[in-house]
Amino acid sequence: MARGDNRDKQLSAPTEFAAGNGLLDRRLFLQGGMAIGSAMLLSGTDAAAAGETAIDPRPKWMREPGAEFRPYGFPSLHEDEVVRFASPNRVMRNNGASWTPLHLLEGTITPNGLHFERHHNGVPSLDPEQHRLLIHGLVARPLEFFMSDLLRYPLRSQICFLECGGNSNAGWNRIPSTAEAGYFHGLASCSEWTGVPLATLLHEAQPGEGVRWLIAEGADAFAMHVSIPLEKAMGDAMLALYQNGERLRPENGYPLRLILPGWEGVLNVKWLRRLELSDRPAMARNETARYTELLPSGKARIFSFVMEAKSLITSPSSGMVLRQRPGLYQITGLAWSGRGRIRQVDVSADSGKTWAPAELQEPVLPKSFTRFRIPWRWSGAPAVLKSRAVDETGYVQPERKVLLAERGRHGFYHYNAIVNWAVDEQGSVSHVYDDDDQDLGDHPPVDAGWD
Ligand SMILES: Nc1nc2c(c(=O)[nH]1)N[C@H]1C(S)=C(S)[C@@H](COP(=O)(O)O)O[C@H]1N2
Ligand SMILES: [Mo]
Repeated sequence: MARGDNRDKQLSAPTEFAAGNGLLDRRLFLQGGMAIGSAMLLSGTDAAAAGETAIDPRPKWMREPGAEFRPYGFPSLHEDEVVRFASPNRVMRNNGASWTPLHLLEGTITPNGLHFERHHNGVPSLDPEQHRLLIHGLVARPLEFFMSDLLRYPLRSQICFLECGGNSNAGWNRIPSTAEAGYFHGLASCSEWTGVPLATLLHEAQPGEGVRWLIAEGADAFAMHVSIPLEKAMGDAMLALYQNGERLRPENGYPLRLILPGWEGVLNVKWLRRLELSDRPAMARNETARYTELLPSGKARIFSFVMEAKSLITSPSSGMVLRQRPGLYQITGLAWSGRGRIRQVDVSADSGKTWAPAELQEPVLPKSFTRFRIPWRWSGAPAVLKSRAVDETGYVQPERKVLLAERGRHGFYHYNAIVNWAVDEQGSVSHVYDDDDQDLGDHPPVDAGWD
């Protein structure tokens, strides 16, 4: 095990520590000079047995033909735990959400079958041949499109995250959630969307004087409708028909949905059927009674639109165990900001006393999931891991204490505080608060239900 000894000696050199409690320089992985070293070292005889020898070493799957072709692929049967976690409303099963298992995924793109879902009254089974989009209201030329009409326009693709305004809302609770990272923060996913820039169609409809808002309506049994400022509609808004190269999944809005990159999920109307141009917002249920919050001043925060920067260590994270204790680990996670690119992600292994910058995996795209990584040498002692995102506007992801002081105790939406994962001496990882929540005043428990 001479190689392993060497590696340990190298890593204990003090110059390579980037911050307290074992965080190492982010470039160590990139330089290729550091392997985790978890492969089994074969003895000479093992190595011979692995090749062509007297005993047939071939596993059973090499001794019979494999499965046949199939028209549409599924994940390996061995990956059957990589699934969404669904939490329907107790009263109405068609209303609820399902979370993306962020802690079980890698890279930055969410597979279509694992994109989170949020429906207020189920997934409509609508006929794409009959479905139409109407653009009307304060316009010179009201227009109606079949899906085949929309598909004739020049299409454009854009990678961006989609996040429900209610994502991570368990963070408002006094008791730390015990859910896995994805089942706590996974009302967020990231896809490549392809469709028609909304501005193209709005120009054709010729908006009248005084148009300031667009009221968008979905063709589901909830008839979701929300209001969108004209500037966003004329900016990077898109009418998406495709998701990661294939037509939208029914649960994500087939055959047509609105995509407003970086803006809260509820505005991204699925099964889109109507866009009404108006001089005022609709003041609909989901922009007044919901997706707003009462502040300590007694005023309500409404039309918050942009999802502020957030980051989250996905591994190691809540519910995992560091098996090779103590030793060298890769800390990895995701960061995103509705305002643009992620500029930096700092990681701490000592509960925020010291921080080191993580490596950001290229390409770092605006309003998209950004993967970060940093090597960590765990000593075997208890540790608290944190990540903190900074976006290109200079906005810094707040500590929970700061967010609570700003928003008060009536929060339910727009929770983006720094997350703490505690590692105990056994290597078990759990979610903790480090802000002594008892001192932050009394508050009613957050109702985890959806309505
Ligand atoms: N028509 C319609 N659009 C909708 C919703 C809905 O219930 N009906 N839910 C909204 C909410 S609250 C969110 S967070 C996103 C979720 O999109 P997804 O299910 O594709 O992840 O869709 C939005 N668009
Ligand atoms: Mo949402």
